[in-house]
Amino acid sequence: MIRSSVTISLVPEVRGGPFIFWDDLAEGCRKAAELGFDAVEVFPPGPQGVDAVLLRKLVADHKLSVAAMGTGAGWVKHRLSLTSTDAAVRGKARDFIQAMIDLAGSFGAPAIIGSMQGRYDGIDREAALEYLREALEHLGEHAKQYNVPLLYEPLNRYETNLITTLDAGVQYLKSLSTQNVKLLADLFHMNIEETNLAAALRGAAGFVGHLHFVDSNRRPAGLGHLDYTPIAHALKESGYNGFASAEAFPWPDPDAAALQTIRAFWMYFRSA
Ligand code: LER
Ligand code: MN
Repeated sequence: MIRSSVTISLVPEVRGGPFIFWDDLAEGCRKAAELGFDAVEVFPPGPQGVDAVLLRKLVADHKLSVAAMGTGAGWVKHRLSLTSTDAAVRGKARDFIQAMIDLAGSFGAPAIIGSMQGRYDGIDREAALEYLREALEHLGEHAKQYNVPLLYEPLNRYETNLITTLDAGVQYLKSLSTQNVKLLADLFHMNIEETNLAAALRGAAGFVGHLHFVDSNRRPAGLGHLDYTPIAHALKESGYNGFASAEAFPWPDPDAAALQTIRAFWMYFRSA
């Protein structure tokens, strides 16, 4: 069964970005539970940037799961990238993500590689994909001890020049030795890059480990022009049983965005 999740950002530098709740873990968890979300997706400043004891208590008290944790603060705050031409930067990026896998793993949650994949510049695409491959092989295997996958997110062309579609992601994952990396399908990025979102999801059946549930304009689901009926059918029929996690602008405000999302979730994933 597909479960609902909502994002909480703890990173002031990404203010204005696509996260529903902000800054306050306790308040975000309380509101998520009040609206009936199954889980929260946390975007922390780093492996030491979240009070793990507090988060453990909050999710237990509110009967929430942690759906995933983002690693993008490594890029936003420290300019780390897995495909940097500087080996020292690549090494730090890998260490940052490994520590994030340990933190997320202690909550039974996967870590997400989105912005940390970077974009190639000054080297050719093949060389960059080779750097990324080395990192995914190592980090994917590292995540195994927590019984969670590592999530790799194709991004739109304005955010990466590596892998921008689910199909390219599937081909890339098939070329890895590790079987423990799954794709994160973000409907906002897919709206820019895919020809047909439902067909892309069907084509990636078995490879999708997480969903960013958001509309075409990155507003909450239902406030843009995506047609969710075929998308939800494609996910259900391909056996997807992960989270639909709201990574969207807090538009018009966080509370209304969360309410809009949970209503859309029920409409498309729980009825019909
Ligand atoms: C992260 O999940 C994402 O979607 C990227 O656009 C980085 O912000
Ligand atoms: Mn995303």
